[in-house]
Amino acid sequence: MTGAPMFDKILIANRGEIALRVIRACQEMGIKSVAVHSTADADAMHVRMADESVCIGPASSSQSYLSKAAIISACEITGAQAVHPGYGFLSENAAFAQALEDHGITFIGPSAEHIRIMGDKITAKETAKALGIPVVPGSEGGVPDFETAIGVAAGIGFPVIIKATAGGGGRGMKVAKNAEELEIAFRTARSEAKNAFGNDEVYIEKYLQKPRHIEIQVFGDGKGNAVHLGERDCSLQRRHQKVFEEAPGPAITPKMRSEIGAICAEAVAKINYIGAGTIEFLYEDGNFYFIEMNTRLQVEHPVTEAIFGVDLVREQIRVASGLPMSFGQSDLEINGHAIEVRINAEKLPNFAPCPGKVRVFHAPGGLGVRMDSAIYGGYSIPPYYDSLIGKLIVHGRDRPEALARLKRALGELIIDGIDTSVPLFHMLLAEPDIQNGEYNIHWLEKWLAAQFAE
Ligand code: MV4
Repeated sequence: MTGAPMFDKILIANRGEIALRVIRACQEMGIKSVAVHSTADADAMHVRMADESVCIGPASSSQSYLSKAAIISACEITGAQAVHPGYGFLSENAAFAQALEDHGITFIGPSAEHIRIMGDKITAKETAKALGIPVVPGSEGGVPDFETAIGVAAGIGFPVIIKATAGGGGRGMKVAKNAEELEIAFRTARSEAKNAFGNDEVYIEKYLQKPRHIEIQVFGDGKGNAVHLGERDCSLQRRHQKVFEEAPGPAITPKMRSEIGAICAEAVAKINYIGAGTIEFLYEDGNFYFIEMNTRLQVEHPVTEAIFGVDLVREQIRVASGLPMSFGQSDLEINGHAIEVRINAEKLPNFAPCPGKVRVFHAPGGLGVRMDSAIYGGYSIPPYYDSLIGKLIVHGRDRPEALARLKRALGELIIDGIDTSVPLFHMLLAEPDIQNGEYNIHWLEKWLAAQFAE
C-alpha cells in the first residue's frame, strides 16, 4: 500500500492575512503556493509571499475573488491541484466546491453536500437535532403563515425570534414580545428575507435574552473520525461582527466542555465530515442551544491553535489530501488561555471604514504574541474589501496573564497613517466586566452606546 500523495501545489482563493496564513502552512509542508489577486491587489503581501501569482480580475470582488471561472482557470494555468478558500468569499459556496470537484481539483474544506446542508438554516437545525445536538426550542421547520406562527409562539412562549432560512450571521432576524408584535415582525421578516435572499421562508425560535455566543471547534477526517477542540467565547460583537474572542470560554467548565464537545465530535464523525467546522451555540443558564454551523476555517481559529498547540490549516491540507489527522481526542489538552482582537481600519465612534496608506507598521512581539496581518509600511489599504487588517492573538498561562499580555502587546503595536480599532481595545481592557469575563452578546453594544453617547 502506498501513502496518499500530498499536493505539491495549492492555490489560495483569498487575500489579506488569511492568504498569508495558508501560504505559511504550505511553506512548512513543502507545498508550492499560488496567490490569486485583483488588479487592486497587485502590491498585496499575499502576492509577494506566494511562489506564484495570477491576476484574476478587476478590483470588484464579484469579478475577482468571487469568480469561480477565473479561479478554476488560474488552477489550470498553474497546475494547482487543490484550492484553499480561506474564510468569506467562496469558502462556504457549495457550487464552487462542486465545480472544483468537477474539474478534478480538491476543495480544501467539507463536501459540497455538507456546505449546502449547513447553508440552509432549517436543514442545518434539523440535521443537528437528528444528530443529538441540543437546539433552541421553536418551529418544526419553516413557518408558512401567521396562524402557524401564533401556534408556535403559544407553544414556546414569548419572546420569540423570527429568522430567515436563507439568512445566518444575524441577517433577517426579528424579535416579537407578544402576538401583536408577532404579526408585524412575521410579515416584515418574510418580505425582508424575500428581498435579501430571494427566499421568504422563515422559522421561529424562543428568544434567549442574555446568552453568550459559544462556538465549538470540530475537525473530521472524512472517514468517520472526528475530534473537538473546545470552545471559543465570541460574545463581544458589534452588528454581528466579532471584535474580541477568547478560548477557553470564561463561563465554561471542563465538564460542560467535554459534554458538549463529545456530542459535537460524535455528530460530525457520524456524517463523515471532513476538515474544520464550527458549531455555534447560544449559551444561557448552563445550557447550550445550537444556532448554526460554519463549514469553514474561522477568523478566530488562532485562539484554538494557541491553547491546543495545533496547526489547523496544516490539518485541513492533510485530510484534504487523504492523510489522517495528526492527533486524536486524547492528544488534545488545553494549555493556558488565548485572546484575539480584530484590528480593523475604521474610525470611532461610528466605526466608519478608513482605508488609506499605512505609513509605519510595527508588529508587537515577545512571548505568547502572534500578529497575523498582511499590511506593511507604505502599503495602501484598498477600499474594496473587508476592513480587517490584522489580528493580534496573545497566549498566557491563564486568563489574567493573557489580558496583561494583550495590553502590553497593544502598547507595542504601531500602525500610523490610518485609524484603527486599537484604541477601542485599550478602553475595553480597562473595563472590570472584561477583566472578569462577565459579558454576554449584548454587552458590547450597550457599552458602546454608553461610551459614545453625547
Ligand atoms: C438568537 C438570539 C436569541 N435567541 N436566537 C444573531 C446571529 C445569528 N447567528 C443568531 N443570532 C442570534 N440568535 C435566539 N433563539 C440572539 C442572536 C443574537 C446574537 C447572537 C450571537 C452573537 C451576537 C448576537 C447579537 C444579537 C442577536
